[in-house]
Amino acid sequence: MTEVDRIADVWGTRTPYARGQEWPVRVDTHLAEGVAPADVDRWVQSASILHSNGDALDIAVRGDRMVGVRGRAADRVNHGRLGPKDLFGWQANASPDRLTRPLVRKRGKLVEASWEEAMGRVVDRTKELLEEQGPSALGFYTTGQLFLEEYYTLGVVAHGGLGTNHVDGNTRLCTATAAAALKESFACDGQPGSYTDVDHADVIALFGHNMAETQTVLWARVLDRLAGPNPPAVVCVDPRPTPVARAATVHLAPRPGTNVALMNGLLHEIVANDWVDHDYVDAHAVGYDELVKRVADYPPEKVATICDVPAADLREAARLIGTTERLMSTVLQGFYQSHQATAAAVQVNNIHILRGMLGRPGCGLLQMNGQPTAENTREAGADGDLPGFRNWSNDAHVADLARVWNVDPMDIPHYSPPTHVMQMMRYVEEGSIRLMWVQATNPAVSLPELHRIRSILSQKRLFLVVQDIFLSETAQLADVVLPAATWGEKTGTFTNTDRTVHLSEKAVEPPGEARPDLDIFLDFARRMELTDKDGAPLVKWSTPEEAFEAWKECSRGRPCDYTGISYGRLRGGSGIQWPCTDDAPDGTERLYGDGRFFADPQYCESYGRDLVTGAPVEPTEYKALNPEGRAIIKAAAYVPPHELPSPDYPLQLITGRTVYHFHTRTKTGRAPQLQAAAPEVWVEVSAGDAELLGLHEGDLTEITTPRGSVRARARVTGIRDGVAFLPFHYGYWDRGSHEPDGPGRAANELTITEWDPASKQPIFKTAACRVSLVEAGDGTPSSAPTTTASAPLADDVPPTRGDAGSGVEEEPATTGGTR
Ligand SMILES: Nc1nc2c(c(=O)[nH]1)N[C@H]1C(S)=C(S)[C@@H](COP(=O)(O)OP(=O)(O)OC[C@H]3O[C@@H](n4cnc5c(=O)[nH]c(N)nc54)[C@H](O)[C@@H]3O)O[C@H]1N2
Ligand SMILES: Nc1nc2c(c(=O)[nH]1)N[C@H]1C(S)=C(S)[C@@H](COP(=O)(O)OP(=O)(O)OC[C@H]3O[C@@H](n4cnc5c(=O)[nH]c(N)nc54)[C@H](O)[C@@H]3O)O[C@H]1N2
Ligand SMILES: [Mo]
Repeated sequence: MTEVDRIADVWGTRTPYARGQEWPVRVDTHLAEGVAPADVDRWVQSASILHSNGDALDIAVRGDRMVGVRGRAADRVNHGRLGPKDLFGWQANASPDRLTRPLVRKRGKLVEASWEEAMGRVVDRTKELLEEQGPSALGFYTTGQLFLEEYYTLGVVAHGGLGTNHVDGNTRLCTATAAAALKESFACDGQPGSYTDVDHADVIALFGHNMAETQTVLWARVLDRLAGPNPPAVVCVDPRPTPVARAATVHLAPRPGTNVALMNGLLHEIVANDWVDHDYVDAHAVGYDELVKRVADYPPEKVATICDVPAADLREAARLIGTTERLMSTVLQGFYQSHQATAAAVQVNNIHILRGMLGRPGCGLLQMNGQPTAENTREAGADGDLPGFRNWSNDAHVADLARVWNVDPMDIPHYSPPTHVMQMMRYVEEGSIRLMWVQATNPAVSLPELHRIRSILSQKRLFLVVQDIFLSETAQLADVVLPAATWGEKTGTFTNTDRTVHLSEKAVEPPGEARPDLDIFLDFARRMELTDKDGAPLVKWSTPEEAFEAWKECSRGRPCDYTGISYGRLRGGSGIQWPCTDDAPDGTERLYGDGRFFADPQYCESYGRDLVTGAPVEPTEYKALNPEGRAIIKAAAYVPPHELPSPDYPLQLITGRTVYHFHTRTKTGRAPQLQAAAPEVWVEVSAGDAELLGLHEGDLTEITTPRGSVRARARVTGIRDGVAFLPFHYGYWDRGSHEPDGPGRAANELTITEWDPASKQPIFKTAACRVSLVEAGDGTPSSAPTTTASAPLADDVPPTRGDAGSGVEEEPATTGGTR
C-alpha cells in the first residue's frame, strides 16, 4: 500500500500491461483526515457522478456522515481506480450552505417556505397556464446528472401527462452530437464500443477529446498500455498541448473549427491508399460512392492549409489509422461544440465503417458522453426524444409507447421534432413559454451569451422553478427553489459511456427538508392528478426500484433493453452493459459485431437529418436510401466557422475544462483540495501571441468578444498560435453577486448564440476575441494548474500540489478488492 498525492499525480501509479491482457486492479481509497479504515461503519455501493466514465466506488459512512470513498475492484470500468474528482468531490454533499428548505419569491426576495407552499405555487401556476394557453406554455430543462428512474418519471409526466414538447436536457450542450452522429450513421443512439477496447487496440485516436483530464481513469488505462509491452500508437487532434497530446505519437493541432476539413483529409488518404475493407462496406453500408467523390476535394496539402497542420503529420496520422488492424476512436467536445459538429463526428464513424472496425475487440468507436447520467437522459426521453430510442416520426413507435403508458397516442406530442433548449430560451424571450422548470443544471453560467440568458431568465412574466442542491447563479433568479437530495442521499441507477449500468445506493440522509428529485416529480404528478386513459394514476410507482422495473418494460425489445438487469443483479459485483436480456443475461460488450445495425426502417430511432440544414429526412426518403438497415456513410463538405478573426478580434477563443473542476463548480468549488488546485479563472495564450500582445505569465488581461468581456490572468502555454483558451468553470456564486456592468469571469459572457444544425448543440468552441493587457503582474504566475493542458512554458512556476489532505491509498492487485 502506498500513499500518493493525487492532486499532484492525477492518474496515480502505473500498472503496466500488454495487449490482450487483463487491466490490473488497483484500489484507490481516500478517507477524511483523522478517519482510519477501522473507523468506517459501512461501505455503500455507488459510482462517480462527476463525469461519464462510470467509476464504481463505495462510499464510506461513519455514524450518519460520509467520510470517504474507495474504488470497486470488481467493476469492469475502473478495476478499483478513482480520479481526483471522485476522490475529493463527495465532500460537497456536507457543505454548510446546502439548500435545506424550499424558497419562494416574496416582494422580490427569496424566503423560506414549506414544501406545501412551494409545490402549491408550482402546481397552481402550471394549472393556470394549461387553462390559459395549453401545454406549450410549459418548458422543462433537465440535466445529465439525475438518475435513470428520475428521467423516466419526468418523461412520463411531461410528455404523457402534460403533453408538452418543450423538454430538453443540458445534454443538448453536452452530447447531443454523440446521439446525433450515432443516429446519422446507425439510425440509432447507442455506443458501439467498450472500454475493454483499450486492452486490445493498436491505435487509439482521440478527436477533440482531452480524456486525460475529463475521463481520468480511462486515460490511466491508456497510460498503462503505453507503459507496457507492444503499446498502442496515440493520435490526438486538439489545438492545445493536452496531456493526451503530450503522450501522442502524432499530435495534430488544427485551427479551431476546421474539424471537417481535417477528417476529410484523413478519409482522402484512406480512400486514395485503398485502406478500405470493401467486402465489409459492400455488405454492410450505403453511401460509399458519395463519400469517395466528396473527399476527393481534400488532398493533404489543401487540408494542411485550411487546418494549419503539417501535411506530413496528416499523412502519418492517416497511415496509422488506415493500416492498423485494431483502431479505437473517441470523440468529444472539440468536435461536438463546434459549428459542423455532427458532420465532423460522423466522419469518425465513417472511418470505422470504411475499415470494417466495429464490434470487434480493439475496434471501439465511442462518441463519448460527458455527464455521468447523460446516456439515461437520452434513452429515457428526458432530452425530448421518446423513451427507449423510439422514433417520434414513426406512428407505430408512438402507439407502442402509448400502450406502455396506457395513454392515447395523440396525447404524446410527436407532431414536430422536440424543442431544443436554445429554442426554448427563444420562446421564453418571446413570451410563449411562461413556466420553465430547471433541474440540476445552471444555465446562468453554462449557456452561451450570458447577458442574454440572465435577461431571459429574469423576466417578470416567466415563472422560473429551479430544483438544485445549492443556491446557484440560476437559483438566485428563480420564483421557486426546490431543495434536492443528491447522489449518496438517494438511490437509483445510471449508465456510463460504454453502456455500463451502475446502482448508486443511499448512504446518508439528505440535509434538512431536501428531497430526492424522484420524490419531487412524484409529488408533482400526484398534485396535478395526472391520470392514464382509464383514470388510474399515470405514474404507477413510488420507489426508485419500482420506477426501474417500469422503465425495464418500456425498454423491452428496444436497443437499450434493460429487462435482464435488476437492482439485485447490480448489487455486489460489477456494473452490467445494456442490452441485457434473457438471451444476453450478462449484458453486451460491443454492438454491431455481426454487421447488423439498429437501422431497419421499422426499428430505427431516427431517419436522420440533413447535415447542412438540419431538416429531418422523410420516412419515405430513408426507406429508399436504406431499405435493409445498413450503416449509412454520410459525407460533408467543410465550411468555415461563422465568426472568424478580424482586425478587432484577431484571436480564436475556445473554452473547456480542467481536471480539478466540474462545470460551474457547485460541487468541486466546495471540495478544498480541488478548489485549491485551480482557485481562479485564467486564460491560456501562446508564447508567440504573448510576445505580440506584450503579455507575460501572470499579467491581468481582458478577453473581449462582441458579446462581453472577462478578466483573467495570463498563462503562457504551448497552445497553438492564434488561439486563446478559457476554462468555463468560474461563475460568481462564491464571490457574491455578478456585477452587471463590470467584466465577469464566466467564459460564457463571451460565447455566441449559435448551434449545430443537426444536433442543435451550441457552439462553445469557436468565437473571435481580443486579449489585452489590463495590468502587468508583479511576477507572480497565474494560478492555473501546472499538471494539465495549462502547463506553463516558464519553468519557474511552482508545481500544483496537494496538501496533507490530498493523500490517497493505492493498493495494487491481489490483496485488493471490495468483496
Ligand atoms: N475534470 C472534468 N472532467 C469532466 C467534466 C468537467 O467539467 N471537468 N465534465 C464532463 C462533461 S459533462 C463533458 S461533456 C466532458 C468533456 O470532455 P472534453 O471534451 O475532453 O473536454 P473539453 O475541455 O470541453 O474539450 C476537449 C478539447 O477540445 C479542444 N478543442 C477546442 N476546439 C477544438 C476544435 O475546433 N477542434 C478540435 N479537434 N479540438 C478542439 C480543447 O482544446 C479541449 O482540450 O468532460 C466530462 N468530464
Ligand atoms: N463555454 C462553455 N460552456 C459550456 C461548456 C463548455 O465546454 N464551454 N460545456 C457544456 C457542457 S458539455 C455541459 S455538460 C454543461 C454543464 O453545465 P451545467 O449543467 O449548468 O453545470 P453544473 O455545474 O454541473 O450544474 C449542475 C447543477 O445541478 C446541481 N445539482 C447537482 N446534483 C444535483 C442533484 O442530484 N439534484 C439536483 N436537483 N441538482 C443537482 C448543481 O448544484 C448545479 O447547480 O455546460 C456546458 N457549457
Ligand atoms: Mo457535458
